[in-house]
Amino acid sequence: MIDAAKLQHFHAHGYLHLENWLDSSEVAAFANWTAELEAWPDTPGRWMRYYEKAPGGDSRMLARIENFLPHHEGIGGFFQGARLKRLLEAVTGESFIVFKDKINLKAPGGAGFTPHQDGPAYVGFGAETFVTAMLPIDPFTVENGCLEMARAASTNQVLPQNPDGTVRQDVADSLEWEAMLAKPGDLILFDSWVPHRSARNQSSSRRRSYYVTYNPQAAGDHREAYYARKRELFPQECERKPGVDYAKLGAQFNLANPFD
Ligand SMILES: O=C(O)CCC(=O)C(=O)O
Repeated sequence: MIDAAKLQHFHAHGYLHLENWLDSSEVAAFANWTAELEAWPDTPGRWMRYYEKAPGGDSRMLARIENFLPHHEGIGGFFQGARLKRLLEAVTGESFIVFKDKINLKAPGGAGFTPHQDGPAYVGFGAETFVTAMLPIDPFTVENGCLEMARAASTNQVLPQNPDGTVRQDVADSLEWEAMLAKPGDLILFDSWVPHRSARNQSSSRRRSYYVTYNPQAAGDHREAYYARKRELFPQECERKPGVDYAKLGAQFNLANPFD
């Protein structure tokens, strides 16, 4: 299921890139499923849709959908299915369950993500270690703001941070960054310590990608508690109460994100 070099890369850098992990029929299914997901309307109490300002600031663009696994059989079946779980177990030696699920849509002009580790955004839910499976729907390029990973920097600790929880610029500047030029059908796994970032999408097409995060089964199932808390502190727009400063209240849930 996984060769020794990939495994060694994960243990040295905190991430690995598996090319062509899906076959062409699975890639086609994911393209259709993603179009279905994107067409879902803003609806209180179910999936969660987040927006960002379009460049220029006059309109808004759909930037992210979260909490869709319970609502989509195909996508839910894949990310909660035996094949992915076997892979996670082969890589980590442990059994994992889903902690959270999101897709970033990165429309043309969509903002980048400042350097960060994911771990600080997941503190307080009862698990310590996390692994994220990233599955691109569109090819990742430097122009469209592909994910970039810091090499040899996943050291099981929080790096020096800015007040907003992102990695301090001088620390980020000292790291060696690798552009992840993944394509549909590939799968990237990364742990919650590896610093990562991405640039603005300067292309004329979208750059969509799933990010589904898992925690060890032994640490318990925290998915519902995570989304209950996120819905309270950083809800999607259609659930917001007037006069609440969600940027402040929900800062942990919007770490390094460009969303409103
Ligand atoms: O999709 C991207 O460009 C980066 C995503 C990311 O780092 C995040 O969602 O935490």
